[in-house]
Amino acid sequence: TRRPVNVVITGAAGQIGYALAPMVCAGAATGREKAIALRLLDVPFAEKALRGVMMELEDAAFELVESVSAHVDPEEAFVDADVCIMVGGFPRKAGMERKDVMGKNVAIYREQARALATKAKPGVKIVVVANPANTNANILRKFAPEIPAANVTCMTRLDHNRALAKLGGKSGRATRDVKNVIIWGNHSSTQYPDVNHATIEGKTAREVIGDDAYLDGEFVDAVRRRGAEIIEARQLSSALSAASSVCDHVYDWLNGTKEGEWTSMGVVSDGSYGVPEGLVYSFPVTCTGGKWQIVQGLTIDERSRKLMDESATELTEEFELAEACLAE
Ligand code: NAX
Repeated sequence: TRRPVNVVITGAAGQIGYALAPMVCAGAATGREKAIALRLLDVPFAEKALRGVMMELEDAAFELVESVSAHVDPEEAFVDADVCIMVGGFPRKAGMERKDVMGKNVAIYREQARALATKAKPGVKIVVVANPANTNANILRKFAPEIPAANVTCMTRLDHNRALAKLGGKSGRATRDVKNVIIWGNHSSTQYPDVNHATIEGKTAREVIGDDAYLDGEFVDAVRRRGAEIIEARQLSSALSAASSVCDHVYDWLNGTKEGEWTSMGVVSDGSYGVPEGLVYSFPVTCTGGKWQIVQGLTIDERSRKLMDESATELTEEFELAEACLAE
């Protein structure tokens, strides 16, 4: 019999969950060759809606799916997990202080870290989507020291994909012809979308676009503001693009990036490019054999240096805030 990959989606009753679960069931995250046992996790308040999603997934009769189950207890959902996609979190509501939201999320990620460390497979691969994604991942890592640091990542692939799409549109080329952009730093408005190493149909993006003022100004702002632009248009935050990007993140991690190409992932810094060790920071990475590696040796100009440092500083402060919440 085929042994399925155990995939968990947390926050599965939410709007990203609704877009993501069918993509996962179609094999977009783990590949078309692997059977899938899908576990959906949400909070007891959302249990009824979660069961509805489970029923729909059953009814969709996905070829690759062995089983779908719904859970409200992380310790149950995480048993023998191979891949854990963490979309569940506490959203910022109008009038809430940053610290209050942080406190809620830190508590969730501390609890789920322990459940993962005790219940999941030792090699479980984790991607945190829920915001503040980098800091949630770092809290998770701190409270699950049994899990290798390399197995805890956060998603900046949506920002990466947005940058590709933007450059494709600007140059009149298909998005697939754009390669090797980089998202550095935090999944927040301080992220730095870097085009200095990007190519379009094999030529440098700067050469093809021929407008450095745009690339250093409007482009950076547009990628940073894209999430807000979607909210403005949909009155809801990005969901299908977030879901599709998580699948890209997991797929490349498990199956490898293409020769000569890299992607962006929030990973634990080893001090590369002067980013403080231990921060969960978005870097350019290549993947092979189920492992990511930070792309080394890229030239960093002065302007980039400054932007990369700003995002690192923000992340350091965010983590300090998270630790202050834990201490309370
Ligand atoms: P929703 O509010 O629709 O869904 C979140 C779900 O998480 C809800 O069903 C909620 O009940 C559940 N949840 C809350 N606490 C939980 C817990 N302790 N265990 C399990 N489930 C729990 O939000 P949605 O639009 O789906 O967004 C989910 C998260 O993704 C948010 O934090 C959002 O900020 C973040 N995003 C991150 C992106 C990224 O690129 N990293 C982009 C998209 C998105 O904004």
